Amino acid sequence: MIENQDKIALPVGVTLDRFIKRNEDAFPFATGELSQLLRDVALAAKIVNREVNRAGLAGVTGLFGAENGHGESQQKLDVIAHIRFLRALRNGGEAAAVVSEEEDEVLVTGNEGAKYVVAIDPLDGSSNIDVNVSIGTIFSIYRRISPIGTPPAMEDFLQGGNRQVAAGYVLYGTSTMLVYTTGRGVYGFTYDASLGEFFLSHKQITTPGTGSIYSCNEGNLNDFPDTVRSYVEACRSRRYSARYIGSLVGDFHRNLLKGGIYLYPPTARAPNGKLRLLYECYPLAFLVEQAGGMATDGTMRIMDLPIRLLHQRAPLYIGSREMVLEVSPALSDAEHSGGPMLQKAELPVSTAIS
Ligand code: P6P
Repeated sequence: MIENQDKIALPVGVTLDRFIKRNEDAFPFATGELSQLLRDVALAAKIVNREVNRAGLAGVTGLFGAENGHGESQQKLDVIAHIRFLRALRNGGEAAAVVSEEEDEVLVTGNEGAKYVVAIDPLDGSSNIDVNVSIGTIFSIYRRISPIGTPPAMEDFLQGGNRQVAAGYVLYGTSTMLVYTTGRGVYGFTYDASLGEFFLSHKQITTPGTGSIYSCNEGNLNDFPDTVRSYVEACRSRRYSARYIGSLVGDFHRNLLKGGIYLYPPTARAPNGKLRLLYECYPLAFLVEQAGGMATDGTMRIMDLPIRLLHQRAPLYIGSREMVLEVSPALSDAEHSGGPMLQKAELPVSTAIS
């Protein structure tokens, strides 16, 4: 038996595929569809990672020359990422339909026998592409409520944050990471392009109960509600660090690991907030709660917010629990007065990978 094998040949670690398989084996009823769906997301992430990393060379930076359904100019890479994820989800066979920030309507994949639907922001923060700042993909997975074998329905996407069975993001940064949860903790995987694999690098991510980083666009300070403006001024008086890169996934990920709060309040330009409930707020709220943090719209848990429109916007305060509570006085009263806690709606007993 060769001695000291690990010293001679350092183990490469647990790949995403092996991690998913181990989780699937842990649940007798898992039948593999969600596992495959997560693999399809990871495949698209690898392809988008390649496109993002060579954007400057491949002439895919800059504007696409069209607008999405919300009148927002599309960057070329927004459209490329949208196409890549849609193709991976369609060809993977496990998603019956997709809602994307880049298309107004529900996109039916033709996989009517599939159990799941996916809501996605294919490339968030894309205005940063041309200046080489981190950008990200955010995704959210639901078990469909329309009968399997029939065409998917809008209602499959309007179940509310507590009905998510999985959620995650891809961060295309100094390294590319995929971070996700299926309701049993938050796990981070770092991409090794030389091997074409995501490797487990962050087990059971938990976010600090408080922090000294606040992330918001202080250019809108005069538009913020009084409670939020007072909170930002308190952060300044406490000499907290202002960190805001204009890329939600990048700001969220840093605050998740170090502790902090990200705030996107209502503003004059965005009276209901700028961020989308279905494919930005809900998935990040699921993740942050699984990591011990909190996400509100200032009055209630993001996960409890009812959704009526696919591209509905919501204010978002997300990160370390104590910081979010401080900027959500209605909740902090309930929290500290012993009053009726906001019912943490039962998360679906996620059969995790199924
Ligand atoms: P503003 C990017 O467009 C985004 O959706 C988030 O990634 C980012 O945090 C926010 O909007 C930036 O918005 O209004 O501060 O430029």
